[in-house]
Amino acid sequence: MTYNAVSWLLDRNVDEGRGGKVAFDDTVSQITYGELQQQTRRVGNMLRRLGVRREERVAMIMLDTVDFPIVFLGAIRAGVVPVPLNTLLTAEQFAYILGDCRARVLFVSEALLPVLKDVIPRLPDLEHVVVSGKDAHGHKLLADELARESDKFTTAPTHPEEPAFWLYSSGSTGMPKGVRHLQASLQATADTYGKQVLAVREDDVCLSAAKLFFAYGLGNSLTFPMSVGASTVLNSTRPTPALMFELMNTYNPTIFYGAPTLFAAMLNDEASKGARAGTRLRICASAGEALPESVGHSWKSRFGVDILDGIGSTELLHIFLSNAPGDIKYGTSGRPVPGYKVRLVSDAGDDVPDGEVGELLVEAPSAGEGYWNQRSKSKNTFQGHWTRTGDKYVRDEEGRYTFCGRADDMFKVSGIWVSPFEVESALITHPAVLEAAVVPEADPEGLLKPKAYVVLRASSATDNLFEALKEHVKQKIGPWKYPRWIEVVDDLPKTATGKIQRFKLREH
Ligand code: 3SK
Repeated sequence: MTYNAVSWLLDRNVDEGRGGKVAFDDTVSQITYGELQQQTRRVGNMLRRLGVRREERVAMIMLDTVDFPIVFLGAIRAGVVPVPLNTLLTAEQFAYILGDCRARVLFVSEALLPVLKDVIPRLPDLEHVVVSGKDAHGHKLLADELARESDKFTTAPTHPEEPAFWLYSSGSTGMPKGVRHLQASLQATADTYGKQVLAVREDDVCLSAAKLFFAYGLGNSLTFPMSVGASTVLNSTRPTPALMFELMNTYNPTIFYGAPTLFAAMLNDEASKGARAGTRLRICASAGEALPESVGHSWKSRFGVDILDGIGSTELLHIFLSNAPGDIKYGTSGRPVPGYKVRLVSDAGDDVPDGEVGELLVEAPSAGEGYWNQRSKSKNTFQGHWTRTGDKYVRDEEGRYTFCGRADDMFKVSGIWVSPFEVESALITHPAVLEAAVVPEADPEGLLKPKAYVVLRASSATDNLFEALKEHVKQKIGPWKYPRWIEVVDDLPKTATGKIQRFKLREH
């Protein structure tokens, strides 16, 4: 059996009469489904001309413009494996990943070339650099390369279980690992979370703060809308609260995807007080880290629209536990997305009963097939049918799951387990605290106690604040869990997908 994801995501829309419909609008250019089909065929021809063969990798360090889907889908159409990278990495991180994936071609947005200047000559496998923008700076210009090509191309007869693209998982520790995702996996996320949770429809307009290079953003802005012939607004710049409100009011999206920090910042942004979220918004989605209950309620009461909090991972491609329209309990990650099975297991690997904390394992139709060149890490994460998430959860008697922290972040105080997440959740219910991260720190006797890093809300009073915060936590979750030390910071270290990198704070 042959299956190419691009035939399903893109050609089907043209075959079903949506060729003239706008698929992507990046606020500067628009591209219809029909134009995208032609451009992706040109990419296929260009890759052949450059000597790139099936299964070889091409890297993408590209901003969210219409060129991203052109290159990503064009490569998959040709059976070539695109590897989109986080555009915010440092030169050394780019060098590591580009070397690790051995990309033959690098597609890069013109604005990102300066950071790669000294990296490009150091990469022995890299043969061509293709620039998306106006000036090639001595490399090849994407627009010129595509203009040379025919829009006739025979889509590669790929297998549904053949690697189609890779995404690098930053995880909360260690070097990034390349997750190999399969041709059938995009459709698997669309058939499950896209159809059965979001109920995405042809008349939807999607806007995602998460960029296309994240697994979360890729589903939000590309897979789900394309699976039903809907339209997406792309934004190539930093998703500030003010910009998000502006895009919402200009493009009137029906689905908005964000992350907890952004939802909280949008609610708190002084400059956007009174701003509206457009007139057609029907649902919002959140992932990356658990959405604080208070943020969900405040958003709903201000905008009249629910946020569906869920959790996904780069390894599983998209969200596998989620709240759903009409079935929302803020403060929880909801229930398994239809099509996914989950288990909570003890350290010994036994299933734990309701009410007890266990590590979350997921059986997923969209799981990656492993990490590139990382046999032992692959064996630890991808265990047959089950994928280990490294997240600790508890299930209530109604079958809803509540996040308790990362397996490797838990620590014991006076012999009792403390979840940093629980202390953080207590801290942010205090009106002065916008965000918090908690890590273990040794006291003078060498015994571990919680230490908190907090980001304060603008204009919070700081008199006796630390004492007030300690008392607040004691009252909320128990006297031994309160942070013995508190430090105010401007922001918290986070992964690309918004998860707090507590290990960076532990290294302080
Ligand atoms: O972090 C998440 O929750 C997430 C969600 C969807 C896809 C990927 C990720 C990492």
